[in-house]
Amino acid sequence: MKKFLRISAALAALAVSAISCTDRTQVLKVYNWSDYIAEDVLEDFEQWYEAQTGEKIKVIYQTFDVNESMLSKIEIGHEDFDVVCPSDYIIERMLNTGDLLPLDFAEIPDSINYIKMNRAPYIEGMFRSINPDIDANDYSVAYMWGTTGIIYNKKYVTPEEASTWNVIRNPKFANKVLIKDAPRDVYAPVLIYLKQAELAAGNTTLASLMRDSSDESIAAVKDYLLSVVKNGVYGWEADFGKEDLTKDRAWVSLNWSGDAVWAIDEAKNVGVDLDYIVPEEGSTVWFDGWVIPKYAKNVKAATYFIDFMCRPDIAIRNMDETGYVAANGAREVLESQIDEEYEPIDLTYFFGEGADSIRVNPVLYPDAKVIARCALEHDWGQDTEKLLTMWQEVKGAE
Ligand code: SPD
Repeated sequence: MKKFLRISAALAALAVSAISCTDRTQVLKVYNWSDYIAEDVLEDFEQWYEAQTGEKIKVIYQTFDVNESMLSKIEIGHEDFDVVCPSDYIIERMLNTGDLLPLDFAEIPDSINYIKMNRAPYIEGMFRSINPDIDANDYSVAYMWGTTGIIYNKKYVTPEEASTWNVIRNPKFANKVLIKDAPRDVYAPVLIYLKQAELAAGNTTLASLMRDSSDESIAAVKDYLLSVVKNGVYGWEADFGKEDLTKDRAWVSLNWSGDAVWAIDEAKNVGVDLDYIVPEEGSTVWFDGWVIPKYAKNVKAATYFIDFMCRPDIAIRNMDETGYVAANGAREVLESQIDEEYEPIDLTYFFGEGADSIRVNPVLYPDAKVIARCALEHDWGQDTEKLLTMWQEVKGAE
């Protein structure tokens, strides 16, 4: 895997001013997570777009680290990004607030309609469940997906220790723990951990915990996180944590599966042995999808861009670069990942019948048994503010 290229804010700003005199139809403003694309595909898109439409396009690419900061730029700042990549529960919120344009791929010829060709039924189903009233598939196309779990250094941490969320406050790993700076993605596993007895007794479900924004639950998660802080954390990270793991500075990380794939791979090169586990108590399965916000100024290029991201060879390049797994049902994508070094796993839920023993990296494609103990996060509406306040208080308590 190559090292990531980062476009600095300064460079992005320069690029924006350089094209400010250009016709806006020749500019596509993409707002994506950092470390989440093979950046050379952006240039390829410019060429492909011109070949398909006869029109020139310049991509202005900007990145964010956290869903919530991206959202406020659009919701409050009304910034005119043409295509952005929020997570499932943010897509739900943008649907609820009417901030998204419906997608229309009618103009794209069938021969290059990669969305139509490669939609995975599993992803379509999960997107349908985002919002019971509005089908998210009409407003969003999934880009990458994965789970939330624990990355751990096998030299210091056993699989048993890592198989519970409580590893983040295990005194053995004090000051060696990294926590993703993503409030919802930390709140959910901690709440699952705290409610494990009720889950086991059948008095609650993972799905209902994903909607639990009650004061009691927020307070319980806050108390728990304060005890984690007291035990000692190495840091709260958005993207730099991968390096702390590969350099042996941190041993445990509450993180996303794609960061795990990247870190495990990089660590191997320097003799550090990392692994990833989705704790037994349960976790989240998440999806990030391309959407076109209502303030977009170049809907046509945004539509083509989303389609281009679904082209199997482009999806594979993005996967190889980032460590994340494309939400792409193309056989070609699956085949690019098959490797005899892995034990066979059941992927029928994603690739259909016949995919019941596929040798792929189980961190990328979780086995059906892992998926069965994961749930999708949901939007909390106005209650989100309570969580963000709690989050600042916990981080400030260090
Ligand atoms: N480095 C980019 C990582 C993006 C992962 N998104 C996960 C979102 C989970 N809610």
